[in-house]
Amino acid sequence: MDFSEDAPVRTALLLALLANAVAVAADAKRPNILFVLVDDQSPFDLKAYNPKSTLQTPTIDRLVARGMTLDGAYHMGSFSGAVCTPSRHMIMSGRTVWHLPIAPGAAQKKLSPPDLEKNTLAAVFNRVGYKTMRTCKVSNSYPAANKQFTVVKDATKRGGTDATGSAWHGQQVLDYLTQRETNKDADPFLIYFGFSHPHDTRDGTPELLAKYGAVNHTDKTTLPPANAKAPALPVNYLPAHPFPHGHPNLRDEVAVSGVWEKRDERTIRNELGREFACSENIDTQLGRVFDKLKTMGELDNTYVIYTADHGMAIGRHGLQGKQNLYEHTWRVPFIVAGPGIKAGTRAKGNVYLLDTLATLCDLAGINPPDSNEGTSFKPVLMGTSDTVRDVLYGTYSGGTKPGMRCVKKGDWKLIKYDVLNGKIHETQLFNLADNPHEFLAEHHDPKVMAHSGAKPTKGQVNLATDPAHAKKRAEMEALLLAEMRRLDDPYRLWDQPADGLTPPGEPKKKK
Ligand SMILES: [Ca+2]
Repeated sequence: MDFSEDAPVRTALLLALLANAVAVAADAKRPNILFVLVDDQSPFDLKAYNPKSTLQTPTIDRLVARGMTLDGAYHMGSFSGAVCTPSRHMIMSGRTVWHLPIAPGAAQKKLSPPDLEKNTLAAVFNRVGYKTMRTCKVSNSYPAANKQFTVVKDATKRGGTDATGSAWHGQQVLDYLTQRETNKDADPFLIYFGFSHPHDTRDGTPELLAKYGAVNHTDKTTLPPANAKAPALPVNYLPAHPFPHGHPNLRDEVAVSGVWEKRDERTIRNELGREFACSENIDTQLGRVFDKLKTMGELDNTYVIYTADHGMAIGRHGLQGKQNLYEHTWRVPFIVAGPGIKAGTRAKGNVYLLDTLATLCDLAGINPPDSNEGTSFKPVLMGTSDTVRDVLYGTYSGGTKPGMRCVKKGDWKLIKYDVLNGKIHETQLFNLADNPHEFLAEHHDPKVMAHSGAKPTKGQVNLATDPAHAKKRAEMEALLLAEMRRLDDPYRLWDQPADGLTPPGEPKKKK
């Protein structure tokens, strides 16, 4: 036998065997994923983003210590007052906001592929052998994508007891993990660990409400009691927004139980106390699940992601809801720990929630579906890159059209308001390095400062009409228009070219 001729064949065989062995070994170590999504939480509630916050979250603090915190994580926006709904569609599908199946005009213009749910988070992970489970609230979500999970334990739980509140969601995950132990299930898991809180109604447990000096206030005719233990007003608190936000009678601004249209100090501090009580309860539930994973020996091989579907105002800028594009509401908390992520690190990121699908696929070593438009930020998590993009775009057009738009690049951010049928045309320009809380002239009012304790410096104002920044404003205006065109935004603002568009729901204009 002539071995010299056989050698390449044997080498090839050996290499194939080796590759197979490596694949099997990699397969055996496929990471688990625990995706935690809370409902309505400003990053500035958390100590990780606001060291002055009095909210205590020991479990999240430990997650921060063993993983990476992203300072630039955003949701792309909403065309509906129910901001949750597009946000959750983006998370599940990796589609940009105007390319969602539910986006106004998207179906007619075929901007969204058919049967998208078959390429959403759980469906993608089911196909590669992951076990998928979810618990979350029910409404304002993406039902077709939620159904793809093999185990679904959804219910809306916003009460102040274990059976009616966040502990219920925690218990569903614990029960699922126990079942895995019983079944000796060795397949990797993807668990979507969603909560119904701190979304209103913010009925906390009696112990936590007492801790944060709050009550479940239900009487619209009275104010909640003043309590020194209640969280301080947010630094950018205002008693009213300086101009109409453009969504008349918006539920979140006028009808949330405990707040209604009130923006006085007692009401806002009480509501923040309720929010904190609900957020600490969530933290407790995370602790229970992390402990269980540790006991099972699974924690070190699990990517834990902590985020929210969008931020929240609660008194910031005189607003109460989630229908604005200030940083407290446009941004979300985003903390990740898991294999290969250096402990206690931070990065800018500049990520959108819609990048989640691509990133989780990348972390699991699988290809994202063709319908995905998000960008994996695994390089950021692994410390080889600080950001995945330079420019970020946001929209809120759930009220009068076209609504609000914003764009951010570097430290600069532009927000525009074109609402109430042309009655409101406003532009704001901020340098977020100089003015991170987006202070306006109204924040300089001594009466406001006496409540908020803020001491804004002279330059911490809206710079849009400052001639010294005219060039920067023009640059940001051009950038916003470019993003609106790139992302198929179906609207244009009053001072932008019409681009021949017929906005959704309007009769086609004659040529
Ligand atoms: Ca929400």
